[in-house]
Parts: sequence; C-alpha cells; structure tokens
Amino acid sequence: TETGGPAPKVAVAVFLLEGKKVLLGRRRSSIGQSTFALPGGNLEYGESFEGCAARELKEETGLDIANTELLTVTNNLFDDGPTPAHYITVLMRSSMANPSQVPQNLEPEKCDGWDWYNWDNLPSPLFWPLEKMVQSGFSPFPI
Ligand code: 8DG
Ligand code: MG
Ligand code: MG
Repeated sequence: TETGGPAPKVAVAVFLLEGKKVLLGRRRSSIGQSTFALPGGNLEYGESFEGCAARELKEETGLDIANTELLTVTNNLFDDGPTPAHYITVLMRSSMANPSQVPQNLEPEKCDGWDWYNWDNLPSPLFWPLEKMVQSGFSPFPI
C-alpha cells in the first residue's frame, strides 16, 4: 500500500430529470473548464450518496430533489490539467421535489449557470466523463 501520495476521491453527480430534460451547467473550474456538466460534488465524510446529491443540488442550484436512485459509477483520471485528480464518480438519478422551483446559479464562481437540456439535443462541449457516457449509449431515464 502507498502512503503520502495523492488518493482517489469520491464525487456524486446527479442526473436531475424533468420529462426528457436534464439539468446541466457550464463549469468554471480547472477540471473541465467551460464544459457542460451535471450538478454534484465531493462526498463528505459519513455522508450517504443520496444525502450528498441533495446537499450539492441545494448548494449549487437551490433545488430540492426527490426519488434519488443510484445509476452507475465511473472511474475518472483528470491528469491533463494544472490540478491533477482521480475521482470515483457516483451517478445518481433524481427528480424535482417541487417542480415549480427554478434553478439558481448559487455558486457563480464555479458555474456559468444552470439550464434544462433535452437529452436528444445536449449542449457542447460536454464534460468528458459525461460525453463518454453519452457516447457509450448510456441513458439516465427509467425504462
Ligand atoms: P464541493 O466543494 O461542492 O464538494 O465540490 P464541487 O466544487 O461541487 O466539485 P465538482 O468539481 O463539481 O465535482 C467533483 C468532481 O466530480 C469533479 O471535479 C469531477 C467529478 N465529476 C465527474 N463527472 C461530473 C459531472 O458531471 N459533474 C460534476 N459536478 N462533477 C463531476 O467525473
Ligand atoms: Mg459543490
Ligand atoms: Mg459541483
């Protein structure tokens, strides 16, 4: 085993679905700068995946979410930027707890803004871990 070196981190990212649409925001971060990504962030010590999803959505968009379910997990090495990182990314699916809520850009230093995008007409460029999922034929919608 290794000691002292960098360790993989755990992130939770959320496919927040509304009909055929998904919530995405353009990143302002050295990892995935200017690409469209899901809301989400780092899993905190002691937190459940569902709890992390709800907390990150509230912090980043002000939205309350419901029916949060585990979809899949991906292993992502971000080694091409100024801040290399290795994330195990847990992908969740959620719906809006209160469909009359509107997403707010509560962390403008991290995101240009949130919007709904039709799954059949996603914006470009997507954050590469998301792009990879789309290219593989992955769908976040229940069958
Ligand atoms: P925090 O301080 O709020 O915990 O973190 P954050 O600032 O919200 O972190 P983040 O960069 O949004 O998410 C953590 C990592 O998760 C990110 O650097 C890389 C990984 N990640 C993926 N795919 C996605 C995605 O689609 N959206 C987000 N937000 N993060 C993703 O691998
Ligand atoms: Mg966050
Ligand atoms: Mg985030």
